[in-house]
Amino acid sequence: MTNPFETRPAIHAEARKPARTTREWQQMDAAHHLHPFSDMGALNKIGSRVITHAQGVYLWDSEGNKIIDGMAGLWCVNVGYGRKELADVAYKQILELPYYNTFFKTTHPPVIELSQLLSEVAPAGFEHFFYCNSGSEGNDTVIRIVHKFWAAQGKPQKRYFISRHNGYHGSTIAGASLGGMGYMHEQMPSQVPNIAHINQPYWYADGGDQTPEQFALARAQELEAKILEIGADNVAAFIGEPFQGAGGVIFPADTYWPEIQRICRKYDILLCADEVIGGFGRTGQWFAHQHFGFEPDLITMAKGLSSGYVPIGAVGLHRRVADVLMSAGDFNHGLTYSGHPVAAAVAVANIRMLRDDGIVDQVRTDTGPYFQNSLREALAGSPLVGEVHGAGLVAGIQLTKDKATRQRFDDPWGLGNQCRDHCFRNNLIMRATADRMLLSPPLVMTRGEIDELVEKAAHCIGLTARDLGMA
Ligand code: PXG
Repeated sequence: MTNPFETRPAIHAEARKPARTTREWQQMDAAHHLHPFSDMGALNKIGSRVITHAQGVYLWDSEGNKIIDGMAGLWCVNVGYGRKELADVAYKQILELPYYNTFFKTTHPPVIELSQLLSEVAPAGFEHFFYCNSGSEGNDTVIRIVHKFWAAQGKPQKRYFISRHNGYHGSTIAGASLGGMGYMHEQMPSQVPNIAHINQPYWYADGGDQTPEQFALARAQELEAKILEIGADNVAAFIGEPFQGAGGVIFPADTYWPEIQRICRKYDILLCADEVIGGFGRTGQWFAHQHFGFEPDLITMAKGLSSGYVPIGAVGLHRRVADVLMSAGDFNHGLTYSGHPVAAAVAVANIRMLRDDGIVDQVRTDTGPYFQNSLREALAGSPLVGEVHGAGLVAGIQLTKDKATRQRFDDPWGLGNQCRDHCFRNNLIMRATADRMLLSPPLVMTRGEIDELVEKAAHCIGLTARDLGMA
């Protein structure tokens, strides 16, 4: 595939003289803007980085720095930045029909086209889709659908969800209740009830002397123990990210998902795959559960669905679930912007690009394996790197004090932040989750750009090792 950006004029920082100085932006931002997941007191003392524009896999800040985006924004800009086709589609749709709702016996062409297209790229059996604006709302919707599904079959007492510690399912009250991030739960006195958590399949930290396969199997079997504890008649669904994204790009060993699926089927429990990060080509498959080879009943989608150009989320329902819902009367759930025409039109153009320009295929057959090999090769000699997990264009890099014993540093978050600070200074976006460094670049990244990304990531990890006196 040719690089889709080569044919376009490059946008240079000088071409877009910022209206204000960095200092002015920062002062206004500090005065009026509350950032998500931030300590505003601390942030306002140093000032935020101001990103002014982007093209392909690069961002520019208000100081004119060119930054390689190893995170595709926040795991979402799958087709890369600056896609004029998507801007044109949005522009046209805004003029034609900027908004109409999908309540009250009404629909519109963009949401119809999107549903048809999703049924083509989704796995067999997924033919129906419900729309929302984000991944969090998608998971709220999953809860609503699952409750309706069991109630319609005369089993309303089946209402427990089981999810995992260190899973991430969003930041609405329901999303965060499903999620297993302790630091979010601490600030959430009122959680959604009937949610239980089991341990995550994080072998590096918790695997002890077991092989990754033995450990993953044991962690999957915790689901069975939890179901028996709650009573299968009370358990509605299990939800998990095929690989944990925000939790550290943790890829469970091959034994994990088949066992989870076996247990769900045995006890008649719905299996929900949160594909907000894994969906739309991230692992080289359309959906990450296809990489692991399991078959969910519900799929949560967002992020790559529109490559982040406009907010949109969706829930895909397997026929097994859709058939029940379709003959169960009113489903009392919806959002003003469910199936928003502009978002839907952009999502259609985005999915066509991922499919028809061969972007997902390229990740599976070429750039994905190239990235995984290059990264492992570049980091093999680092005393600080314990393991690299990933597939396609997503990777988690485990930092360790001692490779032989898998010993972790006393302050994993401090360590990750230290490495991230080096990335910041070296114009690389690489995310830290405690002592795991994460990469999830745009899916259009070329081999040459991958070389640059890997080289910079290895350099910044090397600088961190040097700080620690390891290299
Ligand atoms: N599920 C998963 C698996 C996610 O990764 C959500 C749901 C929620 O989506 P919305 O669109 O409501 O944010 C997510 C979001 C991070 C980070 O720091 C990750 C996410 C969001 C914000 C930060 O890695 N993922």
